[in-house]
This record gives sequence, structure tokens and C-alpha cells, in this order.
Amino acid sequence: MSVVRTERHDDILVIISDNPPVNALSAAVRQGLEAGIKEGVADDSIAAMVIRCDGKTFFAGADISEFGKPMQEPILPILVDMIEAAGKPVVAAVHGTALGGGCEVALASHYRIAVPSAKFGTPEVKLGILPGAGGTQRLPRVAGVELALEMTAKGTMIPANRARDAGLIDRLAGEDSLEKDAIAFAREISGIRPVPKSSEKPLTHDPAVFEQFRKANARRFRGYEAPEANIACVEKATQTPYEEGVQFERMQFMKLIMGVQSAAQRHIFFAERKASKIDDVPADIKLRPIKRVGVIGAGTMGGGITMNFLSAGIPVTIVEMQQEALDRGTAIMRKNYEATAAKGRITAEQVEQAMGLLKPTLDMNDLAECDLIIEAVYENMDVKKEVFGKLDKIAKPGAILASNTSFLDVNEIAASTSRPEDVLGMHFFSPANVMKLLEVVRGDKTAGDVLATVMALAKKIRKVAVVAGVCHGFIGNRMLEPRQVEAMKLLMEGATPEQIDKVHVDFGMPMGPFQMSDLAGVDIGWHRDPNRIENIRDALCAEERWGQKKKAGWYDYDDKRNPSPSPRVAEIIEEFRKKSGAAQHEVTTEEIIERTLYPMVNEGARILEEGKAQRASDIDVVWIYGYGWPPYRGGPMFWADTEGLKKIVAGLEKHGFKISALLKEKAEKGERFT
Ligand code: T1G
Repeated sequence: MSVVRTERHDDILVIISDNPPVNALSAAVRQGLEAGIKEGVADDSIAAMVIRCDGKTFFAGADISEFGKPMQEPILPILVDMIEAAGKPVVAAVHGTALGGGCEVALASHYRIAVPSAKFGTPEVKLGILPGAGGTQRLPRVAGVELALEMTAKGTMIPANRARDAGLIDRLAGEDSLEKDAIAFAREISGIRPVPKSSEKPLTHDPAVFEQFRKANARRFRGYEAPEANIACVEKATQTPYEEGVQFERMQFMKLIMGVQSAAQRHIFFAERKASKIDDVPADIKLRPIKRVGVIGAGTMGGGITMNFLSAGIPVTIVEMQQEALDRGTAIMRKNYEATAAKGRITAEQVEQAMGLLKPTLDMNDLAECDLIIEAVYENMDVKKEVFGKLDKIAKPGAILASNTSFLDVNEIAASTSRPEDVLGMHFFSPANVMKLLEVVRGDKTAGDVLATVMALAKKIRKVAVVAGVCHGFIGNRMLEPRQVEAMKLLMEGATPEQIDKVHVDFGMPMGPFQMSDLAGVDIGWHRDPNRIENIRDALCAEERWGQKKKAGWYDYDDKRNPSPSPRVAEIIEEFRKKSGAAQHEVTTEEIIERTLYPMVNEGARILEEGKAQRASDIDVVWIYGYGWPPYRGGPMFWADTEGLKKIVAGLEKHGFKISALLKEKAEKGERFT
């Protein structure tokens, strides 16, 4: 059955695509559109055509699952040029999100009408590519160079009203009368000649615009190939006619799509969506309704966690033991919302709406009305077990009880209740209202519907959730540990903190191990006894070098928190080097990579062996969204595949690591993790 049909409305032919879930421009859709346009052109009684989509959205882009396979005719660049060359007007009628190739079909159409809730974007750059069907050439001609740069090189999506103001669409339709309004609009313009063509609109070249854009975004684009290619294509559009510019675009597209970065970013696109699926729980399992959430603790984590639900319109009862702590936590949430409003990202009434859903209390019994209760109390097992013991008596039957612990044993916490099947971990990353990653820790007894409910809820609060098994540090922090251990050993053997951090930043991480420690707090997990100095970290903490918050940690900081290497830290390292008796040697970049990143892959393999992650791509999602691993490298496991598992094993052997059996087996068989 064709996924595209045509319907006549007197002299207007409506071409309709019905390819759920997002009307991706698959081969069948492209063939159907081609046939529809041909039908309309050949029929003299047709005055104009409308292209629209059934379902939740206009075309959301090329069918990404077709990439890497032979492309069937007509390819999208040919199809869009055919739409524009049709001798009679074609109107694109947009709802949902016209993205990538979808936006390009709209641009090649002669007119564009959209419902107010529609959005437009060319997010190909997030897949490591660029709009390869004329988008980089038509978009600047229709919407202007600045907006085209924003949309192509940054992947910014814009609402319909901004699209109309920019000239990207001609008219807004009624939210519930898109087809009717589009047909009327098509009839209204059907006699206008010449038929307007986006590719023929003139453009002037102003080099300053491009240089300013490049400079303003240099940090954001660091390490990526696709943004510059998008900028170069848009610039080409201002310097050459469409026919020449589109050839340049095609060349740039082919170079990117064959490259490792695009493969990595497409891997992450699908990995993020795969992570939400639980292999051994039916996708249609009945979920538990979550109408009200309870949070215990109004500190940094409790407050951040709470904001996620308030922002999603879910009421929260937040409990503290002292009124002063409760007031402070509430005030900080309000301050955070007001700061966001000051940047114009939300309105003042949205601030009030969110805060209006918050119910602060000192009485834990108020949690009895909650469907999900998350504790964010002090990271100590005894404290957690005491809290869950109390919750067991207070929470209503069927309430889900979650711990925000970052590494403690969720099974042990569950055992302190009479309902372990209702208990799991929800490990948010700090700042909890900002970081997208949520590790959902599945206890041995966690019920399937409890897990599925929390995974679905994660999507609602705009988190990227990954199921983790119970082990020390779950997935992310468990892989962080060997990296930190090796980084400290490298210090003893002659490396400096800034050298090790630079290798990681050059690799594409937002910061290295020591910069991260200074940001999080060198004193996290410290025994707090300044007289007990057993390692370098103790020595730093004893001198209150607790990191950025003290303007001194592994680095010294000025008032603007700019870091500089610390002579005092160098002295402390030297003292411990002497004490350790470790042989000093010239530490190279290659050795730092082999001793800090390869062991992470090794630990990831062990996590898979032990079944603490459902799939290797889940591990990649954890590191991209929890620690800022560069998306253009696809995550630790994808990166290991691109390095070659044989090379990883050889590197680990060279430095005497015990190698995971799964990693060794895959390397020997020439297999990949992803
Ligand atoms: N191709 C194939 N499958 C897609 C898809 C696409 N473009 N977009 C989404 N899916 C699948 C997705 O994997 C998931 O599958 C399901 O649809 C629902 O997606 C030449 C080359 C549209 C905003 O980058 O941003 O055009 O997991 O869970 O949250 O210039 O999907 O259910 O099996 O994300 O409602 C450019 C990518 C392509 C848009 C909807 N387009 N998609 O979000 O649902 S390249 C994009 C999205 C291109 C041309 C170039 C989002 C969405 P499953 P979902 P959602």
C-alpha cells in the first residue's frame, strides 16, 4: 500500500504522505511524492498542488535508517528540484516539525503555510552532516543568511511565527484547519506567474557576517567538522548561482556522510532512543500513574530534582527536617527559575506556575499522597536505610520509592522495606535540573512496571534515561574510577595535572580529570581530618585546596575562576613522588590515552559481561549525556570500535591491565561493541 495518496479538491490536488511515526522521507515516500507531482503537472484541470502529511508531523527529514545503504530513486536532491520545477504552484502545508529534508521539501515548494504550533529546522548538523537537498542554498535565500546560519550550523529549530516573520513561510493556518486553509491559499495564488522559486532569490555576500558567526561559535564548534561545512555552503550560496552552490553542497554532504563523525553522531541518535527500551519488559506494560512526586531533601540535589518535575507540570511535595533548610531550598528553586526567565527562556507566569506546584513541608507523613518518592539525603547507607524504613510505613501501597544514590547498593536499600519490588535508583547528575542523563538503577526485585513507569516519566521530564544494574558506581561513575586511579598514578610517574587535562580536552572532553575534580569539589568524599594525610588529595584538602569554590584546588583560580597551574600543588606532587619511589619517565599523550581512556572501555566491557547495562550503546549514551564525551566520537564503546578493539587490547596489555574476557573475545573475533 503506497504511503502517499492524492485527493482532488476541484482544481487543487492534495498530495498526502502517511508514513508513521514521523513521515521520514523514505524511498516509498519519495516515489509517492514524485508520482503525485507528476499527476498534478500532467492534469490541465489542476491549478495548483498542496503537499501535506497525516499523523503527528510534516516530514521530519530523510529516513536516517536508509543512510549507509544504496539510495533508491528518486534521491531527495532530485525530488526537491522537481517540485520547484513543476510548472504550477506547489504549496507545502506544515504541522508538527518540518525538519531536515522536510524543511527542504517545503523550501522547494513555491509557497509555505503552517499551523501556529509548527516548527522548522535543519538539524542535520547534529547528525554530523548538512541539509543535502538544496537546503543550504534555498534557506538563506528565503529566510536570510543569519537565520540560515543559526538553523544549519547550530541546528536551531524555530517556531512558525518566527518562520513567518523571517519569510520562511507565507501564511499561518488555523491550528485545526490546515488542509482547508492550504487549499484556499493554493486557489488564491494559483494564477500568479511566474511561480516563485526559492533558488532564484538573490543574495549578497558579506564576509563579515560569516567571520563574526565563526568567531562567536568557535568554542561550541570545537572538534566538529559539520558546522564549518554548513557555514561554507551557506557562504557559497551568497557567492554563486544555485546550480553551482548546490554542487558544492553535494560534495560537502558526501564528504561528511562518509566520515567517522557523522557515523558517530547517527549512532548516538539511535542509541539515545534505544536506551529507553527495556529488553525484558513488554513495551505495552501498564504503567503506574504518577500524579504527585515526593522529594526528601531540599539541598542542591533535592532542589534540582524537584525542578525537573515542576517544569513538566507535575506537583511536588518536598520534605526537609529544618524550616531554614526548606526555605533556603525553595528560595534557590525560585531564583533559578527567575534567572531563566531573565534570559527570556520562560515567562514570569511560567515561574509562578512551576512554583505553584511546589508543596514544602517538614512533615514526612505528607508524602503519603505521593505516587513516586525520591530521597536525596546524605550519601550514607545507614541514613538511606533509616529513611526507607520510615517511607515503608508512610507511602501508600503502589507508590514507587527511589533513591538518588550515586553508587550505594540499591538492593540493600530495598531490603530495608517490605516492598523491594517498588524500589529502584534514580541517579540524577548534578546540577540535576540541567544535566540530561538519568541512570535508572534496577534492583534485583524491582518490578517491570515500576521500571517502565520511571523510564517513561524520564522522557516526560526531558531526561535521557539509561537502565543500570546494581554495582559500585552503576555505569558512569564505575567507568570514571579507573580513569581517576590511572590519572593519579601518572602524576607519580612524572605527568602534571595540566598535561593530563589537556590530553582529555584536546580529545574533546569538556574538561580533564583534575579540572573536573576542582569543579565538583576536591573534598567530596574526603574524611575531613586535616591531620590524616595519606595521599595527594588529603594533602590538598588539608590546606583547604577544595577546588574552584575555594579558588584553589589542583589549580589556582583568579576572581573569574580562570585556572592556572599551582606551584604549591607541584611541590605537593613532588613530595609524594619521592615518597612513592615511583620511577619517573617522560609521559606521552599516547600513554595518557592508553592508561586513562582504554581502561574505561575495559570497565565498560565488564559492565556488559555482568549484565549491568543492557547494551554497549547505552554506555555511550551515559558518557555523552552524563560527562560530555564528544558526540562526534560516539561514546567510549563506539570510539573503541573505531580505534579497533585489537589496538585497545594491545594498549591495555602494554600497561599490564587485566583485560575483560568479553573485550578480548571481541578483539580476537574482529567484532565490534556497537
Ligand atoms: N529517520 C528515521 N527514523 C526517524 C527519524 C528520521 N529522520 N526521526 C525519528 N525517527 C524515528 C526514531 O528513531 C524513533 O524510532 C521514532 O521515529 C520516534 O522518534 C537530505 C540528510 C522528529 C523531533 O534529524 O528530531 O533530512 O525508537 O522518539 O521525541 O537534508 O525524532 O520509535 O523505533 O525522536 O516525538 C534530519 C530527527 C534527517 C530529525 C520527533 N532530520 N528526528 O521526536 O520521537 S537527515 C532529523 C527528531 C536529512 C536531508 C538530510 C525527532 C522528532 P523508534 P522520537 P519524538
